[in-house]
Amino acid sequence: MKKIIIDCDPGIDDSLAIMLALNSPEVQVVGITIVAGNSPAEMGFGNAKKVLDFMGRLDIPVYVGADKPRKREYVNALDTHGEDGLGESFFPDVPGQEIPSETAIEFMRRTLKSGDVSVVALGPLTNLAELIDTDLSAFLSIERLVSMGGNFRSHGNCSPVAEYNYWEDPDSAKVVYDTLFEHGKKIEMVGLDVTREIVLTPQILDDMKQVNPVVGDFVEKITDFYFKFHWEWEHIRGCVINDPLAVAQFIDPSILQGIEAFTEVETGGISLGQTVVDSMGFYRKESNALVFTKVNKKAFWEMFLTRLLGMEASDCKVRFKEIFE
Ligand SMILES: [Ca+2]
Repeated sequence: MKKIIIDCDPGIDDSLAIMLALNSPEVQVVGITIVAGNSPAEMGFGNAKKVLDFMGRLDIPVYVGADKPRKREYVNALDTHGEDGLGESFFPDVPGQEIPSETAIEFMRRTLKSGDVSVVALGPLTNLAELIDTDLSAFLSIERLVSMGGNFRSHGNCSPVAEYNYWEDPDSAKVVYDTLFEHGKKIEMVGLDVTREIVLTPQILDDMKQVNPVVGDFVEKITDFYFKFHWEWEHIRGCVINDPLAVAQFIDPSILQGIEAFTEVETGGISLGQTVVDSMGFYRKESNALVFTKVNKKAFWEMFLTRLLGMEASDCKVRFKEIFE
């Protein structure tokens, strides 16, 4: 069992990612840390608790970190995620859950020191940049750092060239990428090139409800709003679910393939938040990122569906024919 901290901003797809991690025997979620992003930090805390409550895992601690980006003004993504950050499902708050006095950064400091804990980051990298400021050695002790963020050949989702998590807080993303470079370490960048391939369609959702009505219904309640948003803005029937792919990649590194390259994050101008991936080696710099470009979609869906719905792989292939044919 690999220990992970999920650093996130739930968020609809963050919630699906948490659900996948909790149903995966290969990982032990030692804590969830919240950063301001899709939802404001306090709302993200409440949403994480709602997901943990649904999963019967309120034993997992949740900590709150940065409530705004490093330098820029905070812009939430509630237009995408609904006014409650959870697709306007309006699940009630879980009673008796208070934000702990220990912050996300303090929790990371004491937990990462052991060197056998990884971080799957599903939101802006503000908490990690703060960790670098306060305790570089704790940051460098992260076993594997998988980040949903950025884009290489794919267009952006916040600007023509930028993905939301890095656009929201480009200064923190830059600190993280630069620090990894300085110390000869690598981030696993699960960007839009691969996440765009993962579309939860109305057909898949329908079949999920047939197979497991309890989970299917929960997923429908949190994604319905997201479906409408995608239809309006991306002209897609269904919704792109970015974050679970980062968890899947952590569990099974054969799901994604890519290139190693020196990568920098732009912090100003019209390309704010863009990940500039030096795939051709212009700068002659050591790589600090594993940038994913290809996804084994069938392997992802098999993992996601069997684990969320609690079904065998053979049944999954029969029930979800549209994916596996
Ligand atoms: Ca997220």
